[in-house]
Amino acid sequence: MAHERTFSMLKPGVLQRRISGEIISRIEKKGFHVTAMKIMRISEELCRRHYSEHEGKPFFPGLIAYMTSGPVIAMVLEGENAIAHLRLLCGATNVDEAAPGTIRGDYASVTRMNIIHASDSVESAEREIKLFFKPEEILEYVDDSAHWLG
Ligand code: FUP
Repeated sequence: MAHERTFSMLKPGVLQRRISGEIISRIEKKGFHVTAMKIMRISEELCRRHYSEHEGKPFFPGLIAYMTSGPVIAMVLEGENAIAHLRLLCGATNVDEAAPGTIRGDYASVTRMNIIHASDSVESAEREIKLFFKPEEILEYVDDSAHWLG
């Protein structure tokens, strides 16, 4: 087990649907230590950089349009195996395969609007955290629940 940092983003539909509290609550209950969080509207340029691996794919224009259509909530989360654990909590990218009980399985019915982003590797997490946060926006503080949550 490795203590890791990961990047997550609640996509535009979340605030519009008034479900940000529910989703953040699931993340907290799993045991993630939240070290940064902000509401922001992402520019097209930032969005293109974040999703650069998908440039040129058929779904790319729709993805950019959706992701820039309203405010998002960006987060840095820490914990044991945080990257894999958050991916499991989110569920499959394709909503047809996202199991009930996962965030995408429970809240999303269209893949393009699959509600939440979670980094897929240590390298992606570091790259994405740098894209969205300045170092001073990430707080180091004692997690008093670590004894109980890991
Ligand atoms: P993920 O790592 O789970 O966010 O998935 P990807 O990086 O493969 O995809 C990024 C986003 O592109 C998805 F969250 C939704 C969108 N997408 C589509 O709209 N259609 C696809 O076929 C694949 C991805």
